[in-house]
Amino acid sequence: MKEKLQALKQEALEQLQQVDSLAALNDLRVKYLGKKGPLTEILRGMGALSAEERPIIGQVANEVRGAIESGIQEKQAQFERAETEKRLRSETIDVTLPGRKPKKGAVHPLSKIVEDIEEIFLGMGFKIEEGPEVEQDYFNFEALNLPKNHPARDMQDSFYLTEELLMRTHTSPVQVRTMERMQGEVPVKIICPGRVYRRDDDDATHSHMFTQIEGLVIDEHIRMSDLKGTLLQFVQEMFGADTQIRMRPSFFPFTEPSAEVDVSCMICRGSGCRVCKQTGWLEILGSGMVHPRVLEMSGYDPKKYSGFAFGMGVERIAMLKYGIEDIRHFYTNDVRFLNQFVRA
Ligand code: 2U9
Repeated sequence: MKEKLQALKQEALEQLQQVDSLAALNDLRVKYLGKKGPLTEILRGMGALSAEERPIIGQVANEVRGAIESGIQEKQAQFERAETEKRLRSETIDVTLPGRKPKKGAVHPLSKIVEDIEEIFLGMGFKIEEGPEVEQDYFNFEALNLPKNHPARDMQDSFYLTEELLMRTHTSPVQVRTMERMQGEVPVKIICPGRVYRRDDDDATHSHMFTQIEGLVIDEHIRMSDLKGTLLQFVQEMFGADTQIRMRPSFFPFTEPSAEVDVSCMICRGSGCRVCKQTGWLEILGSGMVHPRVLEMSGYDPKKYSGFAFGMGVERIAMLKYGIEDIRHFYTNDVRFLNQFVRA
């Protein structure tokens, strides 16, 4: 019996040498170790052995089974290693090849300018406030000293949705909402960026929708010189340290006194060019001291508090700064236009 087992081991290990595929290895496993294999048969016949022989033969049989099993395992590991190496060779990546550059997106030029302006005012201690584009007549007009029959309401024809709701014509209602929320607390020191809507016919310099940034400061003892200093700081950070401003009297229902603010031309630095029509100055801001009635309506005692406000059109600033001749370029999103503002 012992010899039979040894011969079986010998035979199995020899055949194992010949095996050249995983399938053949599996066949061999079934042939020698399977339920119908010779080893199982021998073990089944062990009942006929004497009590002395049985453990000895049992031990040999186990040894033979162990030797065949580990031979098969070894062979299987060899096949798997070869398979892995083959796959690695076929999937090799040449890491020295130049990569494909992903196409980069970019911030829209208008968003970029809004962010630049926000950054400057944040640096001066302003907070940013936003509000709804669909606005109530009260916040858009009434609270800004523009009652129902006021002629200025015709000046800026508006998109009304219902009798009481319209697309906001400026971002001023955001300031009104902020004042109401602050319930007379000071300081108020905010800028309000956002889209506004007016019933204009679109052309190279007009759009029914555009972007505004307005600012409002309320505290005790706020004076016109605070307004002028703030705007001078703003334009010098925005257009260069040598930029100058000049103020001309104007009229807005929500400010008194009111002033248009001109900036020395950032293209020719004041010497006169096509952009500033040889004047050396560009009109880019409106401003003024907050009208006492506007303060009062939103909960600030005009005897105790004063404030200044200003407003600017962002597209106009971007057009002047970059020499863009048609406001519609900002909204048609022609990539040939947008790509000019992608920075490397
Ligand atoms: C409150 C009080 C006062 C905001 C102001 C202007 C002057 C102004 C224009 C600039 C170009 C609009 O985009 S534009 O057409 N804006 O001239 N805006 S003062 O005054 C306010 C706002 C809110 C409570």
